[in-house]
Amino acid sequence: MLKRFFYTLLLLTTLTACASPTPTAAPTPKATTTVEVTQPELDWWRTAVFYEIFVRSFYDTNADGIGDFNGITQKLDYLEDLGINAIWLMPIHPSPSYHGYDVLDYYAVNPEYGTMDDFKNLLNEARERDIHIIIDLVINHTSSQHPWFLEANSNPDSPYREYYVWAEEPGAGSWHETENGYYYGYFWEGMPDLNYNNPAVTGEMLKITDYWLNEIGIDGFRVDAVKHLIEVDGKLENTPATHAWLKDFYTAYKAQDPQAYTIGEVFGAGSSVVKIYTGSELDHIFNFEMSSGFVNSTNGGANSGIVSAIKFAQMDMPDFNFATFLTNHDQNRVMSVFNGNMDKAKMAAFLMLTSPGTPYIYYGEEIGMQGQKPDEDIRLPMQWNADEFAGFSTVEPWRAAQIDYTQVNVEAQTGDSASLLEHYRALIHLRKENSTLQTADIRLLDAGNSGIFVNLRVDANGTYLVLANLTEEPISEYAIDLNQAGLAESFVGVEMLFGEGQTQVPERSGDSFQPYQPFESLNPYAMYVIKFIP
Ligand SMILES: [Ca+2]
Ligand SMILES: [Ca+2]
Repeated sequence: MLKRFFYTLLLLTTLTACASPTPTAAPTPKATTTVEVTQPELDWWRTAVFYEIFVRSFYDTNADGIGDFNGITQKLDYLEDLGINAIWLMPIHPSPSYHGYDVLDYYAVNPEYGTMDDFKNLLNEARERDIHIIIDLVINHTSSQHPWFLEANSNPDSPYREYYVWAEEPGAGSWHETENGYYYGYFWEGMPDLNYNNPAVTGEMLKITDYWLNEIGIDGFRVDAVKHLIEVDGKLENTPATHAWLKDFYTAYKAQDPQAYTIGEVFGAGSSVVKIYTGSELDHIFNFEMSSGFVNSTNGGANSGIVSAIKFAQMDMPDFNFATFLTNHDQNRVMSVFNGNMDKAKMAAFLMLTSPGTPYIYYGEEIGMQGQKPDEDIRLPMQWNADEFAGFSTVEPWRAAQIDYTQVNVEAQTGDSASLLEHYRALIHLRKENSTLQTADIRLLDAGNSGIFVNLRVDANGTYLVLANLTEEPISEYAIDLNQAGLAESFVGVEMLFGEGQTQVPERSGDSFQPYQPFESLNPYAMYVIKFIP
């Protein structure tokens, strides 16, 4: 399509080489300790539980109907109690749009959300609570009102001209006409794509990452639309040039801050694609295959979706070093996918929070907020209580909250052990207190019934049985085959970590376990985590 796509990245390499990259990924073993089990220290994001926030909709503290940084600061106690220990803020920069994915100034914060001092205060208060904060980094494109683009568009001789992608004639894909030729903007005309074949653009982006990591002190970035960075010859996604650019980017930002974390959005990626980007290009990728597995197995009452997602992961990403989620800000809210079915919402949360992979919870998911597209309606004000405007603001919000807020809200669910909020809280704390649930190996088991999902999580810290009845009917026809798990030891006790009831130890005769039926009948949507004591 365009010859300039074949530029080499030599200049970029030179640029990043000056930054004396520090090797970072190598885990350092803990010094001798009195604890029996010693493990290599994991990067902080491997054991985190993230919470995605749309700032505009979280909490308004200055009565303008728009959520703000101070609002998040005021709600940090809520988030800490919930148990999350990392936050992803959707775009916080000045922008002409309500969502912020078209940036006007990468060095400033959106004045509607507060001042830079407000933002720094949020960072400090979060740090006090051991909560990490990452922000959206929108690098594929700027706003068409960004000063770079205004200059590039009005003056073809400007050095900013080559910050973007131009052609005399519209080619394949999304080209937009101006007085001085056509520019490429994959998503829409208001978002002109940056030209990463131009080392100057790469230099600008690294200045921006350095500013946020080292001047401001954030912990990393969620990198937007990462598969679209560099188009080559009409190929618009996942090009070798994009991968090459990301490899240099990885070296550069790790040199700026060895503890910095990036997670890339590769929309729709399953484990085989996640694998290509992870480790040498970005720290994490969202695994959409796992997400569909959690949601579809729950919705359909059959284990095939989650079982195949896990099998794909075992093949391509056996350490499950990726991020998981149920739905995000680009998808209908998961409670709407489940038509308001509380049992299903609880089941999906259980599947995600007992599986390996770093979970991301979308704000409001934990109380069962609903929302279906258009996009504005999946990003509505958080429902804090039954007061007017859902307790989000004292004035009419930027967009009205869902009408169910009088029943569905944080205040109503807090302390109610049957609520979705307390279910999330219990599962998050269970995960944090049992590192096996975070990062251990997962071994799928067969129970002879497609309505049952059962696996063992096994590492040096313990052996945990995760068991769920995905259906709305009781199941008594089942038996778990523990022999598939390759367990060497016998067990003398069980500890019920999640779920009601008492159960017995799996019996072993000789080399093999008897078929295991921890409960005669599994109630509809029953969920258990049982620790086996050797
Ligand atoms: Ca406000
Ligand atoms: Ca692009």
